[in-house]
Amino acid sequence: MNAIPQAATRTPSSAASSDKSRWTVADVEALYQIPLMDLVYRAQQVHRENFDANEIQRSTLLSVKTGGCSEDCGYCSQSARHHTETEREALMPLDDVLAAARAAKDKGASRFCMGAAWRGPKDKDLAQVTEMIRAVKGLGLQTCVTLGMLKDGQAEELKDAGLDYYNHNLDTDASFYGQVITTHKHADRLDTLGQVRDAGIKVCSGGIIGMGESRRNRAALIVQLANLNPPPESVPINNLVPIPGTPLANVAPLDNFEFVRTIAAARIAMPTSFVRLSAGREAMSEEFQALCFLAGANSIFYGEKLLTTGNAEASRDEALFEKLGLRPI
Ligand code: SAM
Ligand code: DTB
Ligand code: SF4
Repeated sequence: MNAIPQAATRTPSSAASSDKSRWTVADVEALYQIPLMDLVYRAQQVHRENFDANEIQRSTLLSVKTGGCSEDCGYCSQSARHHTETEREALMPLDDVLAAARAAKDKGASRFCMGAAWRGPKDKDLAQVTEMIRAVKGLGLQTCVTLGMLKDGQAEELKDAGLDYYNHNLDTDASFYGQVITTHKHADRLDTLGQVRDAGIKVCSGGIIGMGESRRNRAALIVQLANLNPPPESVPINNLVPIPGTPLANVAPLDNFEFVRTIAAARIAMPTSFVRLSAGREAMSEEFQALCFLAGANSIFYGEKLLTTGNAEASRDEALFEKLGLRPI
């Protein structure tokens, strides 16, 4: 039965199509306004047209260089400008990275993502990271790194090392960006994404919601991601993890259904991208996560830790997958 129910067909025609090449903020805001049952139904349809709805991709994160970052991102535990409990750690030795990657592979992750608290890598840092990429790839894992802004030539070095994905989030709408981050600009993020794409590396880019932004800001973030040409292969949607000592420590939490709507809108606007239910999952119930999967999320961060904060336990994820009949890919 493929018929779309009446309420879903009443979506403005401009927002109903899932194969649009350009989205407007009005299109995505219109998606947010659809009754939740219709929106999730529509997102699930788009999902099924492009993916096996019972399959989930799993990436494991490791912070290879922690804290002491020059940037002032208002959400981040690793900024040297905030007074958080995160302790600085130097770039991790290769053997430690490899041990963590082996453990992630043994637990069933398909991708290993290494994060560094830098504004961007210095050339000597990049040389060490490319060694890590070569070694992790040698284990048979897909590789991803998130190192901040890249300078000319650095994306090509990463590509030569065999890097599969570069994570660099737009994080929030261009018009809200300056309220959260002042040490670099939204346009700088786009520039790095262009360099990654030009080097032939797959793009992982998404954002954080629940930072006090408006629904219009959330819609605009999705539009900025969906209108990248091509859109990112991987789109992490992070729910803000409030960190004591950061400027965003006390922001009121986002309503769960608004989070689900954001996942559904991302799925509809980026039909062939993996949409990752990212930070914030530790605090989510099984039912909330299941609703996010129904709304089109098909990837998670897997393992006990994100970068500096906790994540849902792998054993709890295994049990949830079992209950939902979800298969890892
Ligand atoms: N320094 C690099 C950068 O900013 O691109 C890489 C590491 S940075 C920690 C990676 C991403 O983590 C950020 O872009 C942001 O989306 C996410 N993040 C950081 N702190 C977060 C928090 N408290 N809650 C949710 N997501 C967070
Ligand atoms: C992404 O979108 N989320 C991950 C990863 N990409 C690098 C990071 C989440 C960080 C959550 C807060 C922390 O653990 O410090
Ligand atoms: Fe630094 Fe990245 Fe944290 Fe911003 S999000 S403070 S750039 S580690």
